[in-house]
Amino acid sequence: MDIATTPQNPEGNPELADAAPMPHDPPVIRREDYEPYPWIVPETELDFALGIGSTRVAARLKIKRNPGTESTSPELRLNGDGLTTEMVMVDGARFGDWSMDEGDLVVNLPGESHTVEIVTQIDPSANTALMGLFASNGMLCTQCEAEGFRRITFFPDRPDVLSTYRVKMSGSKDRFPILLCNGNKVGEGEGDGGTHWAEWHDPWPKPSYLFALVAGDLVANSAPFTTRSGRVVECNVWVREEDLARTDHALQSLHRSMKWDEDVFGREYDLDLYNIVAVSDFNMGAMENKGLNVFNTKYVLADPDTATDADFDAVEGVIAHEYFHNWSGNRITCRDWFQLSLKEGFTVLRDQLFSQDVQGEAVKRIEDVRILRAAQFPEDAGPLAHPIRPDSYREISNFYTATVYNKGAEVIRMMRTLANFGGQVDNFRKGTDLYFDRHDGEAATCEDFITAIEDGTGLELAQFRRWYRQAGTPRIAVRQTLGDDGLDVTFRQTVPDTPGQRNKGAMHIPLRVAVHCRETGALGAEQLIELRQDEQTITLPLSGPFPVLSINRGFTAPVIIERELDSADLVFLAAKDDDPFARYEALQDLAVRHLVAAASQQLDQAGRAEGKRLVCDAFRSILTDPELDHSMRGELMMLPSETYLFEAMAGSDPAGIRKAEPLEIHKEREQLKTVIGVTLKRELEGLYAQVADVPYDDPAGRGARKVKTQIAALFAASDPERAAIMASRQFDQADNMTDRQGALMVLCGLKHPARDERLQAFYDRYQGNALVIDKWFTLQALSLHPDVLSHVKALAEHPDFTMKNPNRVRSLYMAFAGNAHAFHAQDGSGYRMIADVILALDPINPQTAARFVSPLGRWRRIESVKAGLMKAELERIAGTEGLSRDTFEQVSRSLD
Ligand code: 0A1
Ligand code: ZN
Repeated sequence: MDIATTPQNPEGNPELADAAPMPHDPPVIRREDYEPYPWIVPETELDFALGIGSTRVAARLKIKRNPGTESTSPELRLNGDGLTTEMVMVDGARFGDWSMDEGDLVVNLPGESHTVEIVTQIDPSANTALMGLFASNGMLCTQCEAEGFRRITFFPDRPDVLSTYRVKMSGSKDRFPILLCNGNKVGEGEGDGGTHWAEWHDPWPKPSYLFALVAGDLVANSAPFTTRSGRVVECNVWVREEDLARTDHALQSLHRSMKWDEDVFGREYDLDLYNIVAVSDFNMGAMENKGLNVFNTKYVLADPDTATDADFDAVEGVIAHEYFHNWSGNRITCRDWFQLSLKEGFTVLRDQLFSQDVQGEAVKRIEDVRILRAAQFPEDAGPLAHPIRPDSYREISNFYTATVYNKGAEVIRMMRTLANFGGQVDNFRKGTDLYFDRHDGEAATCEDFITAIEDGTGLELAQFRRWYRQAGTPRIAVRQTLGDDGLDVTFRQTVPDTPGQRNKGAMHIPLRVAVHCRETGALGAEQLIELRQDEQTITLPLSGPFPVLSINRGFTAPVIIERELDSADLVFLAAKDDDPFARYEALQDLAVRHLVAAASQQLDQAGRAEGKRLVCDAFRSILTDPELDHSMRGELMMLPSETYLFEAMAGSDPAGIRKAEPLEIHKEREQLKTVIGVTLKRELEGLYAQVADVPYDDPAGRGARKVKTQIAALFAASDPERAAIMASRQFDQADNMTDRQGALMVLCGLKHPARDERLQAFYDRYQGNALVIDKWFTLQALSLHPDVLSHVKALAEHPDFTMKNPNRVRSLYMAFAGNAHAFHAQDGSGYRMIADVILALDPINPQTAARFVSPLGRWRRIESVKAGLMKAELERIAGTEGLSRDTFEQVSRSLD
């Protein structure tokens, strides 16, 4: 698709190229082509005869013509993917009028209402794509979102066809002592030949993507939760026996989430049972199947010996996310997959707000923004950019993106800010209450959500809707002059061109702002301004003679602010702003400014020294501020990531001529760390003495651990010998994974005998524990060591490495692709390695393979030699026969 010649409408909606697809191109699905399904399926009965190598599925569907459509066609199209049909019956008799079309089963029905029965046979052991019914570690489990159900049986596999399910499952009692499905267990018994069976019924109509089944040798950690109306819910976390001791945190997180959703969003659970099952082979984090969540073990298992503080937080966040989906996703689902952000954006916002309440607002907000900038901003600036409500796709799995999830959450957060700012009551809640009331039991659209928020809160969101249509991160250039009545601030917003979209309309952007005074230190009152025009000037009240503008406080809007503040103003904001995010931002800005200028060779000797001095001054105030708690201090001490700097460097030139130089960025960032380590040696040592031995359970322990590792990392740049001693001591004395992993991370980057010794000790201690061995792979692939590439090559040959387990593949190769100095090696060997991974993984697990394309897809923003090498690798992939739909789509978009 040639985007440059694609016609545009003034709203900036992409109009897709209408050239006919190449003969073997997977078809493009378009949002505007939505049509309701001509049939309804009020009841679905499934009977599974389970076996790892062969499972027989008998489906009985009650179907009726959909009264909401005008279709009179006899055709009933049931989606299938790789299924063979053993038998079709209609109304109890064998039926011959059916055919296969591209994997789908097409039955021509004589009447308006029928019972259709179909028998299929599948081989879960051969299912390496992990979609549909697959085997993992001796158990059987399913993953049906987005289009996996069609790999189990023929069905209208689309989210707007809701049905109630009754499921019987039988299998070997030895192999599968536990048989789980959605809803409630309504029967069980013994069968022939060492088999047993269970029957489950889910009273809530659901789309097929929420179906789940698990059969295996599992044990549960259980504890009941009583809902506010008195329903006693049995909550179980199912794992393999050896993992049971690591499930308390998950169970407690579930209880906390259930309570929080009642308190904050008024949502109560609606079944007597809530099952969570941990599986070790899983493409994503977890899945919100009704009453039976399936989780990647990574987001269930945690204890201090094996999980870091960040891992504990991630478990809590993902447990909450899946639980919150029960309302935002399951009770109200999506009409079609273009509406994915309806459930995902909203649910991410809900899990973020929950974690803010549990972990602390300021630090959590900074972490969420860091994730957005590391994952979503690059996506929005690259060839895979799409609006949070995409307009077309070839493979929906490619649209489970940071844009749909994280930017989607930011967009709804802005609505919440607009509804709630300055008010005493939670006005946003009125909007969400109305949404839940109005659409309960339906498959809804993003438009339905926005309208409910408007109707419930009184907001007017006409222009705001552009956030759903327009891709790209808006940039706001800010200029200020001292006027008679205050500070006159002029905002010029632009939304960059993105694939298929040009000349976009101005966005409705809320910003929380305040004007402080640098001389008196007076902090101005915060106000909410709303930008709606390409350019507008707003006068803000002064709080003293030397105004300093604090802008986008709390990261009100997902935009890039271009401000020409004095460096002294940034130092002031970094030290004094009353908004913790603004303080973080000022420090980041100072570092970004210096690093981008230095990496672009814009600074002479004096300019370099001055830039570093300013960052050190700001850093000093962070290290020594007695008011800061260590958690916040640890956040503030993190320099901008290399990915963020890459984007800042490529985006710093509106003409797009300047490109990113990742190796220069890396070099300058390391040099800055060295200078901070040398200049602030005394302060860092003083701080280290305060934090080194804070006990694990101390309320200040978490923050202390964060700061401790940051200091060791700075010393690794300024005094490697000293850092090796510090980190070795930290490793040897650690009574928890946070300290152990932090120390090993520092050691991994050093050419020092302590490195290999501790890596071996870590491996020996945790051999057999898959999640911790994943960390062992990651630490080496992410390290600052100059020989990373050869380390990664050797690790790929390690007996513990396998391409069949997505966690293991990601632990080695995603980490490597995120390690700028290695991935961007001058000779292109890093790019070749990732392209080889894509090609090797694609036939095994296309969904996971396709996720490795985006690092290569950033070629247009990088200097020309590397760009050529990256593009050549993409072309090599594109030229390979038999690519999956997933990888084909990502590679062709990246080359367009
Ligand atoms: N809905 C899940 C994410 C998910 C999506 C696709 C999957 O398989 C391809 C699995 C999980 C969530 O948001 O948690
Ligand atoms: Zn989700």
